Amino acid sequence: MAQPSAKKQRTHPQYELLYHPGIPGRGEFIRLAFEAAGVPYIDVANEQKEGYGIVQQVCMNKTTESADNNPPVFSPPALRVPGGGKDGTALVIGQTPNILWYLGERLDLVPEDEAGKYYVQQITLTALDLNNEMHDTHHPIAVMKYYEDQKEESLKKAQDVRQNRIPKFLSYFDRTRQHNEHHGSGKGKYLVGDKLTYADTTVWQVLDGCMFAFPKEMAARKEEFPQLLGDFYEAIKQESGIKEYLSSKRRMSYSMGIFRHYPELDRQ
Ligand SMILES: N[C@@H](CCC(=O)N[C@@H](CS)C(=O)NCC(=O)O)C(=O)O
Repeated sequence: MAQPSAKKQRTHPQYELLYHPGIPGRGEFIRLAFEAAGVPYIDVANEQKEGYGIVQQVCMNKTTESADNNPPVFSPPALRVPGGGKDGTALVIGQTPNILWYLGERLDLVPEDEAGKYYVQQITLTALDLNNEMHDTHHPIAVMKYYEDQKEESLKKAQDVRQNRIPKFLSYFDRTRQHNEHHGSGKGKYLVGDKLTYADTTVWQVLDGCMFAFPKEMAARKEEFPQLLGDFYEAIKQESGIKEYLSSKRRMSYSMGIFRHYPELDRQ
């Protein structure tokens, strides 16, 4: 990851992100949080020889334990925190929003007040709902079957997501932005409070993925939501840590993960 300050290196454990190699996927929400905070982490499957073996062993092992006496996790991503568990053992946490909740205060990516923390989580969970719906546009019937085997249903699902669901989510994110502009301290730049939170990075990532998957649809929607898809989207890209990350090799291209570009599923 980016060069962290010596202080941050000293004050944090060596966080380990356990995720599939080679795709941004749901691991990206965790990467963006670390990168925005400038806190070091190891992306185990991408950085360590035999790293994916470790990910599979911890997250996909079908036993009653993930690692270090921690309970099983359902699937990647997971976060392993050496020394974070009971009696100095490692802690293993699964589920993307749960990992972000754990990291929020530690990475200084949430407001101080309790209501603000729940609000950040509320927006994040909503963005991850859209993430799931985007996945279902190319896999509406069966996760384990090929897109080509469910293409007919994908066309119908994608049409509904584009016509009904995307505008509903965009309206919600834009209203959170406006709420902070009018009643908070975000000045239209952030969704909650006056500094970057993981709600901003998570919504940004989902918007970016939607733009990759459905470029025509999102270009048309930009006319309806110019501030969200223009100013907000561009401003987050310029945030310290994020800007360096996006131009680094650590930022992986979209390919066969959650956000896929099948032109026939986009607005025609
Ligand atoms: N709700 C979970 C979903 C996790 C998930 O679906 N992970 C994918 C990769 S992004 C996976 O490996 N799934 C395997 C499976 O569900 O069988 C989260 O947000 O962490």
